[in-house]
Amino acid sequence: MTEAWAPPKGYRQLDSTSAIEFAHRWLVDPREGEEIGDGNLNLVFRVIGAQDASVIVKQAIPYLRVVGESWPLPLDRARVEALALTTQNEICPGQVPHLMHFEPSLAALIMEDLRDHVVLRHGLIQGNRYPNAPEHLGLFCARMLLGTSIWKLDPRQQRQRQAKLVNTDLRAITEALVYEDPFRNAPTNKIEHALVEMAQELWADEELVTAAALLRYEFCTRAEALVHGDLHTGSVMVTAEDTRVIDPEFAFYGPVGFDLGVLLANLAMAHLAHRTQGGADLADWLSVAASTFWVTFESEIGRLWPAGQGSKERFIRGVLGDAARHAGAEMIRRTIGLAQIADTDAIDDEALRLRAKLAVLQGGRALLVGGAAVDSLDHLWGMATIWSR
Ligand code: SR1
Ligand code: MG
Repeated sequence: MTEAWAPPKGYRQLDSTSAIEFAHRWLVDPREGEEIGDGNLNLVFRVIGAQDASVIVKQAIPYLRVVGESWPLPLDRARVEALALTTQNEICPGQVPHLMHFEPSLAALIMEDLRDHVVLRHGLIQGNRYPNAPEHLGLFCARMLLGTSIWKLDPRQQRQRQAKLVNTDLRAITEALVYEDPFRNAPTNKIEHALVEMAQELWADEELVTAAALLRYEFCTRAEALVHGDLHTGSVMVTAEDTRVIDPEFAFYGPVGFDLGVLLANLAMAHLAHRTQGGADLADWLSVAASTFWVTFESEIGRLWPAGQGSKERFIRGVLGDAARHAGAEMIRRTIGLAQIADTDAIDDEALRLRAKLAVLQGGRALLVGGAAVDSLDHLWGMATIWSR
């Protein structure tokens, strides 16, 4: 953040009581409020009303929740989330939460409560499978990433949309936490003692550091489509039947391969965590899930591709190579960067945890350096899971 910034007039941080008052227009007899957020950035309340109906109130606060007031963060992310959710609801109805209201003065959204759903990352860690999720996510990505690109929109119209979703401050977080800090000895990094040597090797690896810098350049400059911007398994909520993508506050017009790579990386890290701990069945299911996700993505792109344009195969091949490299950066940053993941971090047995993290770092390196050459999902998955071969 470069300029002095202050919250809008009238802004106040909600608590479980004021969240109930705020929700009263969207819920009959709201009476119970509870803060349920466990994310890095915002406050999230569940407000319950008559007949046990409920809504979610999500409010941006003027600093990074996970770090504290020492890391100020403007509230514009709430507007970005509302705008991105609106577009997602138009293109992918039923695949994201329904947005009921956005209140700019409070930087707060009121939306559908997905109470029957669980966060995909938590479900996978518990060893559960979600048979429909890979296909649903493939459809979501294809529809959003093609539907907001110039393959479907007039370029002028797309540029007008881009102008409303610049999302300067949250992009700066990704630029730093995904493409810069994990590739140098930065104070934000969190590195287990036993991994320090490996981290130092990565920082001294010129090929890797250069690949990260080039990918950062692409992340900053390639405005291809409206990307979710943070499409990891913690941004997906599931039941046995249903799949919803949540939390698009990092959304902006960026590289299509970013969302695909982040999701594939998180499936690969879940796979490696289970395989390390002897969970071969779930690890195998995750391999099939990644493949189903990609096959669905490819076939939906084919179905939606504009008639008369013969470049679909080259587009998909390019996007796959980009996804592979973004996946590599995501795997490395989730292991030695600031924001780590429970899949590997919460493995109690130290030897197994280190083995899983080393496997992730090896896969991440292979993808970031060599990902441009991948020519199939199997090829990408083989690199991501190079440790187990
Ligand atoms: C400090 S914010 C850390 C991470 O949380 C979000 O979910 C994004 O992944 C971001 O990089
Ligand atoms: Mg989030």
